[in-house]
Amino acid sequence: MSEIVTYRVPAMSCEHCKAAVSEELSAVEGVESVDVDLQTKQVRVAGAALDDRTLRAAIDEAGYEVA
Ligand SMILES: [Cu+2]
Repeated sequence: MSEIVTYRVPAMSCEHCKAAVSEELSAVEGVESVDVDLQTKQVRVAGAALDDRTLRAAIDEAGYEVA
């Protein structure tokens, strides 16, 4: 069963941020796709059996904070 989780990461401002966050999240188990909208500062993660804590840790690992 696929699910979608979204986070707001205000510090994302350019393609570099987008790539860094996407890369870390993509490496998380269960993640199928990551979409970053720099306009709304939203990260949309799609996948199966997603673990909120692990996803937040991945964003943190990329050097960004979830709002
Ligand atoms: Cu940036």
